[in-house]
Amino acid sequence: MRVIDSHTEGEPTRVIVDGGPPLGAGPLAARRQRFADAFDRYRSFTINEPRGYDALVGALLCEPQSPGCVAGVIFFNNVGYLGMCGHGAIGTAVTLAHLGRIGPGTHRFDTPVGVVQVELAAGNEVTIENVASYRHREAVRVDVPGLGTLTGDVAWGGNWFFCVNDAPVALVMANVAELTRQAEAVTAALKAQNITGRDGAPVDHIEFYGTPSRPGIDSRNFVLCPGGAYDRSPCGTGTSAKIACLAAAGKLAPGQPWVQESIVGGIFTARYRRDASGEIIPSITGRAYITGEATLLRHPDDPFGDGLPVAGR
Ligand code: PYC
Repeated sequence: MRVIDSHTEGEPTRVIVDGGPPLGAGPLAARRQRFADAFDRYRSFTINEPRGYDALVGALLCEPQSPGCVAGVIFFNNVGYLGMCGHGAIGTAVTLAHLGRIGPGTHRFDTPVGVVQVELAAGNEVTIENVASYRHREAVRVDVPGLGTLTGDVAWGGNWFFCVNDAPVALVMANVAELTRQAEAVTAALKAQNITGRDGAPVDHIEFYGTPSRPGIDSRNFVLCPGGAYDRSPCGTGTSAKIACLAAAGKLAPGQPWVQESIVGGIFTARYRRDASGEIIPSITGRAYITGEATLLRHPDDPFGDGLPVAGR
């Protein structure tokens, strides 16, 4: 399998450019399901130890189905599959540029949750226009053992998020283990209290917000992903969910920039427009850099050839 690695504002992406699972044709959502049902070992082979690590997000390039798209992309991580992935789409755009498959300008990716536009600019900067995003439930109270009652919004930005305005502890790297433990407790409490996204979808990403590190930045965040890793970037789908909540609360106007910082200091600048039906269409700007090109190998006798299981899952 041939892969190209990059990072987007600190968060890694591994794009499979050759040797991925044979998923056939059809809608991207159906192909993602086929990936999960019949070829999941490709996911753990690519992402999990010994070839990868928990923070890595995979992107499988495939033929698009929607007209006008340059590529189809299915995102996955150490434990499963994502709807969309903002940092991953930015990393994929820079990877395709590295391969000479796209140049500066506007392109479209087909994903399992809809078409995403990417605009490749100079200096490794990419702006994605994400799928329509929305606040699903406002000011939901959840009782979290050990933390008390937390209030947050349930929002969609291409994945489901629980957005908590006041982080339980300061958003500094020294607190990552504690923030991870707390966010895991929130995920468990949401599940136990049957707090879901639309149609009962699990809310599997937790976002805590806090004070930014310097003037000119609107907010700092910590985002816990479903496999237990935190997002080193400000999370493209999470930032989309955040600005959908701000828009719904009348706190951010169309076109107004929102500068979101991650716990490691990565920056996304977000804005939104309303489409003809009034839906919120976020755009997210960030930078990605290629970090490696590799051929991943599997020895037929390797007892751990398909990757290790993820601890605690
Ligand atoms: O940037 O949307 C994102 C993302 C989701 C999970 C990790 N990053």
